[in-house]
Amino acid sequence: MLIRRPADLPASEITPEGLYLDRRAFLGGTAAALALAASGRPLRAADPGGLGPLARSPYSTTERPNRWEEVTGYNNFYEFGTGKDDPAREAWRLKPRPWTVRVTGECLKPRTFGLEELMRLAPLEERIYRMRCVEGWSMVIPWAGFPLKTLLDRVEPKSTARYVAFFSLADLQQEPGVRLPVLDWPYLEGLRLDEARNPLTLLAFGVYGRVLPNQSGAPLRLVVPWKYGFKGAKSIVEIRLVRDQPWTSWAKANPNEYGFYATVNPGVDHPRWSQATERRIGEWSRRPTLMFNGYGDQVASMYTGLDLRRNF
Ligand SMILES: Nc1nc2c(c(=O)[nH]1)N[C@H]1C(S)=C(S)[C@@H](COP(=O)(O)O)O[C@H]1N2
Ligand SMILES: [Mo]
Repeated sequence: MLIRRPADLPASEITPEGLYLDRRAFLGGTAAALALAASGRPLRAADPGGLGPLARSPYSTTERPNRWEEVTGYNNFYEFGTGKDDPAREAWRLKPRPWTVRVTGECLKPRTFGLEELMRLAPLEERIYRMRCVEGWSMVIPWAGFPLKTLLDRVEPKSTARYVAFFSLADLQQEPGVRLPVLDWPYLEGLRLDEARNPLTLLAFGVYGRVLPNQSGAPLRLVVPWKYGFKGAKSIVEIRLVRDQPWTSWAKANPNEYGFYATVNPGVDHPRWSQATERRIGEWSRRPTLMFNGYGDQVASMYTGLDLRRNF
């Protein structure tokens, strides 16, 4: 498989995940620098791709993250084609800087945020999450970001806001896949407001301690670890607080296969295949899929009274 890396990230700059894992133990202040020095790798003052020290999160899994090549070489990002290696090959066309995000709709203080300002709203945390795609594969990914709630609080949602809609970039100049009518563009995702405010819901700007490579959804994307991967809208340009449940791109494409909730539930089969097991990328045998992807302690209470078989 040919994996082209983002133009601003030469191969020599990529941290092998083994070294990364060692380094992670030291993250924080000068200890990170010491760890780097001890590893024999030069510490570059001007490393444009690095995010610097990241706060550690109690929400991280202790499972071993997938390799960088897996995380950035096996992607779903239909704006660049429907093949798993299309995004890695084509996403160099995306220009993630400069970038702005409009936060609009049912809120008292709607406004547009520049990317740099947005990234400074809160300290960036590392969150190592299990991710499960509706297609039956999974990965463990070390994201970097902060809870979406931080941003939502800034614009002060009105009591009329019940859902949040996320709009991805749709620009034919940068995204050749938008030519194809495989989805209703722009890519649209949605969450209920309480789901959007859940502490697990992450606005991610990085992965593996670096800014997101384009194919991962640069410069910012959503990460919702108890839901199927498609909830994680990439390259977001607008976040809109709304009264009614958004009619999301996947639900529009096929309402029988992709419900709004998209909660990981091994008891509800996809119409064309079982969801009872998953294949962790890099492994051969399948493993059982966990209810809420294993995050039930943090999220199950949001769904009491909601039939997740009917509301899949
Ligand atoms: N804009 C946009 N966001 C998207 C998609 C997409 O096609 N376009 N695919 C979704 C799907 S189906 C999955 S599984 C995840 C994949 O994220 P990853 O490639 O970073 O693993 O992104 C989601 N977000
Ligand atoms: Mo997916």
